[in-house]
Amino acid sequence: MSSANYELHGSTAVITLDNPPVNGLGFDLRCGIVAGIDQAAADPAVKAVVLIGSDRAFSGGADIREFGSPKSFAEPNLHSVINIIEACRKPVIAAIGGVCMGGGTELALGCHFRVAVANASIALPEVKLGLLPGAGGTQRMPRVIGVEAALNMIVSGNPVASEKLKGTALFDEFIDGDLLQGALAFSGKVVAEKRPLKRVRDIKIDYPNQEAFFQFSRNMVKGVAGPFPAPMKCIDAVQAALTKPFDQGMKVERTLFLQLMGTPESRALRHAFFGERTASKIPDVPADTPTRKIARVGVIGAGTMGGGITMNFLNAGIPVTMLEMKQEALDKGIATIRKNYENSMKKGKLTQEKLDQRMGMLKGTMSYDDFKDADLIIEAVFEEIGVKEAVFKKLDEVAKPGAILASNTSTLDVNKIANFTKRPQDVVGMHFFSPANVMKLLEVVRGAATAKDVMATVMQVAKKIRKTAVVSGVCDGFIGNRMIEHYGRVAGFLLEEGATPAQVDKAMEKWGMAMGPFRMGDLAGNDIGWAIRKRRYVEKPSIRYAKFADRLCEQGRYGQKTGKGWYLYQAGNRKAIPDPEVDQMLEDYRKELGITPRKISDAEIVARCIYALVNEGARILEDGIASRASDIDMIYLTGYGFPLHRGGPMLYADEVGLYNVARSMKEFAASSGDSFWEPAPLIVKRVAEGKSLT
Ligand code: T1G
Repeated sequence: MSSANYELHGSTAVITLDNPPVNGLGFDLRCGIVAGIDQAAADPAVKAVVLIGSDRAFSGGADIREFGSPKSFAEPNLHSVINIIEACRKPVIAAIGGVCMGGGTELALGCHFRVAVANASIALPEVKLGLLPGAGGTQRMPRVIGVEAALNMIVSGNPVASEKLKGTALFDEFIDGDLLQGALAFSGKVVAEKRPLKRVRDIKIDYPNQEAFFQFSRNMVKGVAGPFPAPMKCIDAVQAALTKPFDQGMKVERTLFLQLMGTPESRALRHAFFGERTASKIPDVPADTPTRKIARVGVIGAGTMGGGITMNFLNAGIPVTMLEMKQEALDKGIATIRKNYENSMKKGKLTQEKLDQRMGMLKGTMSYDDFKDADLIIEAVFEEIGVKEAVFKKLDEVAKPGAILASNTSTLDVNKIANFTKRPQDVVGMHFFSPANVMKLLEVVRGAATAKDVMATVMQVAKKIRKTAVVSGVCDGFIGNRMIEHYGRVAGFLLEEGATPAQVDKAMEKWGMAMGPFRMGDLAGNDIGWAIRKRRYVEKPSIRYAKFADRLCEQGRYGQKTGKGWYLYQAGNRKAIPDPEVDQMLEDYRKELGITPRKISDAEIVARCIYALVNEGARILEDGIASRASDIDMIYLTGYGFPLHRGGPMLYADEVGLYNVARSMKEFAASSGDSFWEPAPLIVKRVAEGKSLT
């Protein structure tokens, strides 16, 4: 049970916020604060109150775990808590250390005084959840740090170091040393000097020619806000602080906050916020599972993937030994890494010192013996089971006991790979997405024998190298690629029925995908999908594919790497140019099949492509390959260019309404005769129960 601890220090009552991990202002904590204020107010021995949090956090804001629950708005809600503090006749001092965010900042703004340590982090990040500060932040912050600084903080949602706000009315004093002792000393001064209680709401606010300033702000923000409504509403709320009396400004803020709370974009952002944090939790692996120390990493392969993987660890300050079979390939791989860092330095994103430090942690080798001290070894060699077998048998010989052996395979069976060793419990899949040093997604593939502490260790390492790690079971394509295969397959049938590659891509990109299926194929290489289809034709002949993509590959049209694929590419230019030759090939192909092309709407294109993801995603949940729908959404948001404002394929299905999605799937099944379109049993069950997927 979270609460606020109350303790007397002389004549000062200290209320300590105690709701780990970051003092989210949940219902119990709000009750605890009010109880403390009331107790202090009623005690004649108490002359002042100090509100303080932990070293880590004064408060991370409203308790987002209560969002959407009655507790979130239950009295005393945050407004009431702040009003009670502001109305208190004894001085209430906020002592700020660690993070002070959102509602936590608004709580501090309701206090009469605020003191802070220099490296506290102050933010009003609600815009990142598709909201705006909903407990007075848009009305009080401009009154203490000025309109421009406040607008910047609220529209960006980015934290500002407390020392950067020194000299503003936000802070009355900065504390060197122990925050509590400093706050108590300050409190003593306030009482001794009988300082009048300051209420931020009483501070007069003005901004010359505010109309023009806010118009300028709107013009600037409109260009970057994209599909998200919150940034523009933030501007409206802050402007109300200038144009209306405080209480009316608060009403404007409240109205806008509630409007945003109900938007699909905010639901998507909150879903993604939670999804990122939930993904790191593995249902049957306790949070306190001891992890293995990862001080040294080995990477096998210095190509695009191996080099990118290596950079992740160097960036996190973890030394890497990178192995290649040929000196030339090794030298090329190291040179590429150096070049990447030099490019970052040119852009001002890296200092020479950091570059030297990182390169200094990289050791190249052509001998497996150099892996003898490695705690984690990741192979990124050719995607062929025989090659993997040789590598893992060698690793089994040289790696120290307890070393984690990881495969970057994107399609092969991790259980098979694990069984090439005598230590399958130490083997795991770490599927990075290209470019590995850029893409946030990491699929952590759990083998049947993979030990729990190996899983816990890899999830911890993933956080250290700033990846969004999602656990996948072992199946063909794991989660992301198993779904994208049907997305591409369905797109192929759209071409058969009358659409062109450019029309499908445009429809999907207009809907929000970073790249349509055909541009994506040209980027990744159409030969990759071709190889998978050839395997599928043998392994799973029941799955139907349009044959046009094979024709394209038979002509060597692999995409950007061959100068043409679905589109044409000029040398050195990635711009996809529609190719009349492909359109003609398609026309001929349809004639051969006796298909009369029909006009296909963008809405149908989007529905068929996205619902294909949803249906296969539901099957992945049924198979236990993914443990939660939000994990699937995180994979699509961080690895496949799925639009953040739609929250992922599974959330999107819930936003459309699972009942409607299932009906569309049945229509597709009837019109195509493709059994794939029968709604997955999980979808049927959830619709029958009136439940959602997420
Ligand atoms: N409430 C409850 N739990 C929270 C939380 C919060 N506000 N913020 C984080 N957590 C949990 C998180 O789920 C994780 O839990 C743990 O803390 C560590 O988080 C009215 C309505 C605070 C900078 O948007 O930006 O106030 O997985 O891994 O990297 O205007 O979390 O360990 O069980 O991110 O050290 C506004 C969001 C809310 C802050 C810490 N506040 N949080 O970062 O750790 S809306 C936010 C963050 C609001 C008012 C409105 C970060 C952090 P677990 P973490 P971190």
